[in-house]
Amino acid sequence: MKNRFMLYFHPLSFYSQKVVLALYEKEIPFKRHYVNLLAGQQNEPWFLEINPKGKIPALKDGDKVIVESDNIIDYLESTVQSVVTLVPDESFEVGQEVSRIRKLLNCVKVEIISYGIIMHEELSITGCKLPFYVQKTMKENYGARLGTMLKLAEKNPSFRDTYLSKSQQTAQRFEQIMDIEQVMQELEDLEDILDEMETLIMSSSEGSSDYDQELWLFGSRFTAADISLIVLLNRLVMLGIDSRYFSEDRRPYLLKYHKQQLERASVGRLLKEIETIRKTIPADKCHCEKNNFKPMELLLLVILQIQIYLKM
Ligand SMILES: N[C@@H](CCC(=O)N[C@@H](CS)C(=O)NCC(=O)O)C(=O)O
Repeated sequence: MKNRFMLYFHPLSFYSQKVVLALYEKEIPFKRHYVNLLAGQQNEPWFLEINPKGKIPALKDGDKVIVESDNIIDYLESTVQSVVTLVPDESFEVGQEVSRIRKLLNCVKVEIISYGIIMHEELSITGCKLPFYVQKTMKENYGARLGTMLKLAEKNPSFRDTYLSKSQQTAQRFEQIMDIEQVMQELEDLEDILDEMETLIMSSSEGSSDYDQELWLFGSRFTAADISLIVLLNRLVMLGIDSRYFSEDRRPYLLKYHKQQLERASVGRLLKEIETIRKTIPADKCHCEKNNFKPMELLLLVILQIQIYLKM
């Protein structure tokens, strides 16, 4: 069991954090391979052999590769014996509800919100907590991604389709992220989702007579839906927008939930890992590409965007 799993991930990556928390909760040992997104390692041919979509996390179990954070969590649930159940059986009502909440939280456009805040700093209330050079690299890399993908497609023709499809996604996302109105709309849409979370936590606490008891989305039972919510709340804190969504006056149950999750051992381990990473990546190790397209790349950007519009 000790050497069974290899996780390709990065502690700062939102979707990786979900899987890491699940592994910690279930106390499943795993080998780690950090994929440095700032350096574009997710697009290197060796990683595309593992996940042709060029996304982390990816879990290797022997020769088998599992991708998509929720799929990985479900896979761990069904293949590893553990006393901890994160994904209750869907033949019970609680299992169906956990599944519904996981899907609902998956609808949050985390990439648009995160990059949107980094691109439009004025949307953050207390300021993004990511180190400045990380924000700077994220900003510059996003703008340069299209050019990078086109160069990679030329250099590694066997992955040409992957790079071209990623460059299409990038062009579309870039437009959304740069449009402050769209980013503000995503922030607004989050209000309804968090209202639902507040109601769930409130009803969870109404069913309990013990004030000090830990209460999660589904009572005292901690599930994969809590993992999805915890990672989201911590992302809001990192972006400096948490006070918009939860405080003593606004969604107090969510505030209590947020404080409680910080005390959880698995979360503590992950936050410590994030802190170590933040301290150890020196600025000069970050590979920054300037956002200056060559004329040919600009032309391709325009063509890709026209293709995207035509498909809509
Ligand atoms: N739906 C996927 C999303 C994975 C994802 O978007 N991962 C991000 C990091 S949080 C990534 O690898 N981005 C790199 C890229 O798109 O080039 C999941 O749940 O695992």
